Amino acid sequence: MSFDQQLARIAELAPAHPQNIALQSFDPAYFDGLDRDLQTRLMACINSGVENPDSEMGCYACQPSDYDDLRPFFAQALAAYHKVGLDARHVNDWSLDGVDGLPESGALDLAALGLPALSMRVRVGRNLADFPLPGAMTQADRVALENRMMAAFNILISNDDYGGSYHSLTPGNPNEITADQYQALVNEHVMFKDMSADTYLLAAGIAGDWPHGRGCYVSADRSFIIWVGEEDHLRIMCMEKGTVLNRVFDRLKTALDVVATIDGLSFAMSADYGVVTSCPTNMGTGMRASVHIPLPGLTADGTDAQAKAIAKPLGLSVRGVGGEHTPIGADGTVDISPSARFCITEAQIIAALYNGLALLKAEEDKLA
Ligand code: ADP
Ligand code: DAR
Repeated sequence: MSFDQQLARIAELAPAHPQNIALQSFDPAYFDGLDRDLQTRLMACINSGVENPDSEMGCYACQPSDYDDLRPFFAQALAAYHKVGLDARHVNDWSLDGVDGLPESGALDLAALGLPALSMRVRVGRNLADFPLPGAMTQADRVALENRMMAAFNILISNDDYGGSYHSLTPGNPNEITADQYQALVNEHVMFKDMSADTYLLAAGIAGDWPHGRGCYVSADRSFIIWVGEEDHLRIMCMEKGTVLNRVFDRLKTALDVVATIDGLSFAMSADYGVVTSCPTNMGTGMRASVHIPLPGLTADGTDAQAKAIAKPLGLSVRGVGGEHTPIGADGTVDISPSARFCITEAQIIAALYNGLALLKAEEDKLA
């Protein structure tokens, strides 16, 4: 499709899809002023939102420098989604010191809220600075990135705190797993879903060459996981069942510090926007902190509609038990996480999860 045809399609779609931030942030006059290379890059970034007009964000960066090189567009998109100013600047900070609304002890203990042990997970997206982002990678790029990570995993394997094994989806990889082994890891919430089934990721190029260059590292105790080749080059996460959120939060920070020191792993960062991620929804921290919590009252009709209506004003997102775009559990279990990722610190996110759960539980208890 020529640029003129794409411009005509965007002009036709935008009025009918006001929720699609990419379509609303696209300025034809700005586009016309760009050189051919930047015009091509911008069209690549918004292709997912053009192909999927029902998108909410509708765009993904394809190069680590896209947020800076196409700033007028991405500043608009980030401002619209994260409800911040066009001149917003992000600061990263994992320290809970000075964060408002925390218990005096500093322990974010769900038991103090009257909640039982829940499955807790904190994940961050990271991208290696010397590769294109997943949307613009060739198959060779994807396999080269996986091979670099496999060398890094050899270092983690020898670390008592993170020792484990790498499971590859790449045909012919020495660590290649079978389809049944893959499905078992997905069911265990350790491995990510089949990306080629996601129309948004397919249109963004992020699901390209599936399943080449994809896999996951998991520690022997299943509490430390690194995805390779999903929506970002890496998704680094800690997960365990318990009540003290600090455990997964602090362990992830420690793990990140270990991973960041491994040769060849330099993460893409923006001076103004913090951690660079494929999707603008994850920019800044790349962090999603979640718990799986049964809400039988707020899901009494078998859907997440009421839970979402209550959670949204509390700054919380609701996902299904299989993650994004999946249904809630049969017992009403849902995935709850703070919506904010950008212009909020990592410490404020985990605190927002804790305080948000207190408010959400109060709403659920009214229906008990
Ligand atoms: P992401 O969290 O990386 O944005 P998803 O929302 O799709 O991606 O979740 C990815 C996987 O992680 C899914 O299998 C989901 O069930 C699992 N998951 C997310 N949060 C938790 C949690 N608190 N406990 C257990 N599994 C979780
Ligand atoms: N369907 C995409 C999802 C954006 C947020 N989720 C991510 N990045 N996994 C949209 O633009 O709505």
